Amino acid sequence: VPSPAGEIPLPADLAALRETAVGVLRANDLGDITRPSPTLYPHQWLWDSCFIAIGLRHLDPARAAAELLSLLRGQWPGGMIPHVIFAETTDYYHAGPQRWRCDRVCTTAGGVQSTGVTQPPMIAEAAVRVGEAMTRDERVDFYRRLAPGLIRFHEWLYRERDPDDSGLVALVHSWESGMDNTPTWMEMTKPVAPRTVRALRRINGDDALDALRRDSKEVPPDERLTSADLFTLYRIVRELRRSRYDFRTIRDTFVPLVQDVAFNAILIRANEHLVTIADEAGIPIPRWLSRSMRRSRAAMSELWSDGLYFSRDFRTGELLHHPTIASFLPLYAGVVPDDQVDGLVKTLLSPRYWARYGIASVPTDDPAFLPRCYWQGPVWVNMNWLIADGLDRYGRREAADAIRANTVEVIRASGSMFEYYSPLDGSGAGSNRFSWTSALLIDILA
Ligand code: 2M8
Repeated sequence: VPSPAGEIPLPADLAALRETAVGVLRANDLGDITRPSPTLYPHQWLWDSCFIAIGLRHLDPARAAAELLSLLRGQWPGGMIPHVIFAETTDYYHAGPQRWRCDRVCTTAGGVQSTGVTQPPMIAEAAVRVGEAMTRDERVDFYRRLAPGLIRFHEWLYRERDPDDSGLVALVHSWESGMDNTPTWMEMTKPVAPRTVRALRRINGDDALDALRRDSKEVPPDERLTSADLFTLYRIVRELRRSRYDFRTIRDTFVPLVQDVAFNAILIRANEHLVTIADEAGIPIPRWLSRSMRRSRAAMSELWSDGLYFSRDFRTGELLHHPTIASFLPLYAGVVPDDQVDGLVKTLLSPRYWARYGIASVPTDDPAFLPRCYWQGPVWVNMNWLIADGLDRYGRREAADAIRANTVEVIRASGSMFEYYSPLDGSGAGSNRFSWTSALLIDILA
């Protein structure tokens, strides 16, 4: 394994850790896509591929570019890039093509099977990072291939998901947020639990439901969302399917609609990068899209309340006052007014969030906090990466470096590339040999 940047060699233990990370990425490489992990996630996920490309650029920029370009194979005629593009594999995944049946709705650009929802639009960020590792000619060539599809994706986000020109796009499923069981979303979805779920729970408690789920054989169920929540998420997929994944139809159903703060923050940052990419590729951004981009930056302030940023219920316009890691992503977007930065950073670095082993995805004193349960408390390496980047933007170099050092430390202490880690004792949880943990570790060590 070459030492990063070819400069000061890493200490032996970190060099070995990096080698483990490189090995995980190689083992999860399926050609020009990388699966998030060999066990739980055998397909291509949108934002996973972006984080993966950010790490791969240090090993092989062309391969990193291929990872991003391959996302365009899944693009829908209207411009959506789906959250999962299904690989040709017989490996089991609990929300596979049969749950979505998207081939009845449309054919994707590359004729591949996909889901009918999207995921945080990290592509432009990843593309710019990959571009930095290329020569100018390579980069322009890469951007020319990526830009038309990427612009169409951003257009789709606004046209389809911000029909009232509020500046904030609405999500139709917690899987679009990437934070499956984050309390903000679970509070919105609980009321739409299927009747059978409520009935089974009444008769048998959770046991009957647990026996029916098939997603978590590799991982202890208490590290994932509850069976009731999982079946509720399936019910929402069924309703989306019936609505043919069309927002104007979905709007009239029971499906919870959320202007997710993290997703919109990532979109705002991606818009900035999209302008860079389009410029270099020599492809113009439509005027109306530029207007929407500006509107988004301004709209973020509407999500500020009591010293934090919150997601908003699209239908009622009410803020969803549940503090989570998502509350800090506006730093990454670069839209936090100067007089709010100090307070926000102070909250982030307080022991409620920054526990011994890193930033908890739900504050440690929150009734919903569970240290090893998925998006309900654990430390996530991608969140650390995004927040550290946001802190850099605001000149908080020391805090940003501390988060990165802490990220390396928690991975080193466990010795493995886990999906997430307990903020209390640093133990790894979820899937092991997880791609974005590996890729972002490589990036942080570079
Ligand atoms: C998790 O989500 C998938 C559904 O998309 C699942 O639970 O099966 C989330 O952690 C998500 O953010 C991530 O992209 C995906 C693959 O790593 O797994």
